[in-house]
Amino acid sequence: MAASPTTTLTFEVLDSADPEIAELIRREYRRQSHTLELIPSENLASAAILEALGTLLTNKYAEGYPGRRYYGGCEVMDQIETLAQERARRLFGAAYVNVQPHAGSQANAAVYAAICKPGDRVMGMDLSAGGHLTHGSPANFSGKLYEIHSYLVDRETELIDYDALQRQAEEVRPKMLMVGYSAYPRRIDFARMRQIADSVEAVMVTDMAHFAGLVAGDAYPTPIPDSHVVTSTTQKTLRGAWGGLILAADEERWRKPLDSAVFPGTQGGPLMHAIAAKAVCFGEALKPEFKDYAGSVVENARAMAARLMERGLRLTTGGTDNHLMLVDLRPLGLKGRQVQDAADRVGITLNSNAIPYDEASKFNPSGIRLGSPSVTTRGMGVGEMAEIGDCVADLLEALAGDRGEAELDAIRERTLTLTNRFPLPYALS
Ligand code: DSN
Repeated sequence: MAASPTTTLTFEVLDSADPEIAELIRREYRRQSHTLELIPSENLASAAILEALGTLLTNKYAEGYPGRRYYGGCEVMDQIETLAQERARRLFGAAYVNVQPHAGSQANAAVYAAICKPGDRVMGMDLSAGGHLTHGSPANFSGKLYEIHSYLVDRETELIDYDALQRQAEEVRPKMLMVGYSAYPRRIDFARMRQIADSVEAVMVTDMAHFAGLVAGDAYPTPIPDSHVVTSTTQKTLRGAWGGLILAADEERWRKPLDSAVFPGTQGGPLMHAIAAKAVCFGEALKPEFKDYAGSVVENARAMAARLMERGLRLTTGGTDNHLMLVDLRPLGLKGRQVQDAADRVGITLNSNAIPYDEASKFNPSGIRLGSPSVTTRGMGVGEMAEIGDCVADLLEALAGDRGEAELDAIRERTLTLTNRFPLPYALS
């Protein structure tokens, strides 16, 4: 069934105060309205979250933590941050929580700082295998400050090879084992990861930024009890506004080092408007209907993957069991950038992405990454996922066959029909 917008967002002041920015926001609203958003790290924050974010809380400095601030006037800030912490604890079943990291990268920077000294050995999943920049890319602080030993996936199965990981950990003896991904379409065996970490006395840190919403909605295994520390973002499957988060099961061991690594270690004042928006996000995710959403995200991803494979496309690992999938473009003789640009042209937003053992340049890799979180928020179901899979497959066939504009126009009509049937959850007046 199609969703319909329930709320109208308005610009009571911005239109006259700054018409240029107001118009650009309107243009972006129109773009989001009329495109199928398949980038798996993106989602649609609710109108309530947007309202909390756009408030006068941004006027307040609140360095420190609830009850221990460096500034006066923080009574309300204390209540907001405490509420956000309590809700996050309840949502994820973690004793320790820090809601101040501005984003996922900042959460990871603080965790590295709390656990490692510069030069310490760290193992993380290579970017080319699906890891994140902050898991040790040489271009990132993580790769510059620490001695990184990246792990890959198995060349044949494209899955994490836990035995190989065990052997590598025994050789490297890392201080920290970073678990988690930005582009790996399967579940992780967190208990096995913890065994590996324990066997070499490493600290296990899981970055669940991509799948936090699936964990919150019981659609993916939780990393909390097996990991020493867990980091996350709030804007992906968790469907909040942009933000970071750190959790740990053992409050006594981790509160002091993690709190001080966030503030004053790597950040100044917290973004209190963002923390209020996180509290609203956690409140939404605690509602029973969020479980339905998380379950549908996984079901929808599976349906999209199934249709793409029925159409003869090769998905890495042969499918998905989370919210994302990677299509290998090599059999079609296509490259990621070309597909990403053509997809924009037909109203599908996706990103070019490396696939395991990709020999192409990382600026124009051999894959595309697709996901279901945003289209699921719009109310689409498995039937629409099959249609989206067909639109993507038709686009790839048209590009591979070097067919003309008319074919792309026809796909554009179909994506527009879907976005018109399933509007954003808010209108903009
Ligand atoms: N860059 C994000 C993604 O798209 O997966 C991860 O932070």
